[in-house]
Amino acid sequence: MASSSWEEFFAVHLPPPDFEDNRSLLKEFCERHDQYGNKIVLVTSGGTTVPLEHNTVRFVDNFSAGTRGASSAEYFLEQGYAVIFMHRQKSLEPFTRHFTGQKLLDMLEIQDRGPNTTISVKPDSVDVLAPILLRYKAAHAAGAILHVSFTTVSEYFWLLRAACECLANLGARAVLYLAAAVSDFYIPKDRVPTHKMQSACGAPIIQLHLVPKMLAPLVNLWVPEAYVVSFKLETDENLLIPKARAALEKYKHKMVVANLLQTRHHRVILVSPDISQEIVLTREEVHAGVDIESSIVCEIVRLHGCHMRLAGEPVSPP
Ligand code: PAZ
Repeated sequence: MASSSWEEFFAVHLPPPDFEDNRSLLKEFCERHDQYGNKIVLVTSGGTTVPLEHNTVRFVDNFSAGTRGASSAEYFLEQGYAVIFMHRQKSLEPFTRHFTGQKLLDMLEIQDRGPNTTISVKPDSVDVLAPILLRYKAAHAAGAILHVSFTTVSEYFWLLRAACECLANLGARAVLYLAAAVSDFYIPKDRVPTHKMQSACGAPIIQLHLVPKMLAPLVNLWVPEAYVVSFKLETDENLLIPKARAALEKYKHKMVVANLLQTRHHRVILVSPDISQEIVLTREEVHAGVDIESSIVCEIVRLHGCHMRLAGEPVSPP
């Protein structure tokens, strides 16, 4: 399988149509928070697609729902970070993730009185909705969260690089929390047909190419002073820690959060150059709806504090 360099990837794949708008939003957000000496975390979330046609009817997708990213963004806000939430369009988002499906409508009641119709929250739902709504309103009123979205792997890379370019000025105050499930394979632009593939032409033979590893330029060139956390997903336990360690060795970033597909919402291992630390939720915690991201983020915030101290940055309490 052929692989191209990251420079080649950006040369061949043009930026998405809304790229300049997103770049301006990222720039404004980073400059505003930099001015106040705030910490910013870039949380990437959800899976990327690989289109099989330019006028895309079909695409290769990824399982990720964005649970990890959406939930982590809330805990970073709670810890006083400004959050760039870079997510797959239509994947889970902070705060609204609590009300998927019919949940929100089920919490409301309606008095149908024609033009004087009123809608209110059912008394027994106020305790559920109020704390989340308060945190949502506070985060938005403070301008503490910016949402930018991607769909394809190429859109993801353009946004990732733009976000890094804006975060570079923050030096050690920036955290990259790369939880998105990014495709390892893609079809180069010039091999993708323009129109919908036709079954009359027979079964298509699709050759996937290796996506260039963006972690290398990200760590070395784009945000060399930032605290970079990548994620490693495997399905085979035997590969998990060796591959997480190999990634740390290769890219020299700060941490790999290792998880298995089957157990990812109640067990992770935080692998850093010196230690491995397992976080496991008990059965009771899972039943009580505890988010494992609360503990992951807590530990990363602690280690990021050490990183900032080493870099000579003042560390403000959350
Ligand atoms: O989005 P989700 O909560 O369903 O899953 C989270 C995850 C498994 C995508 C994330 O924890 C992760 O491991 N991301 C990196 C995946 C990768 O190895 O590319």
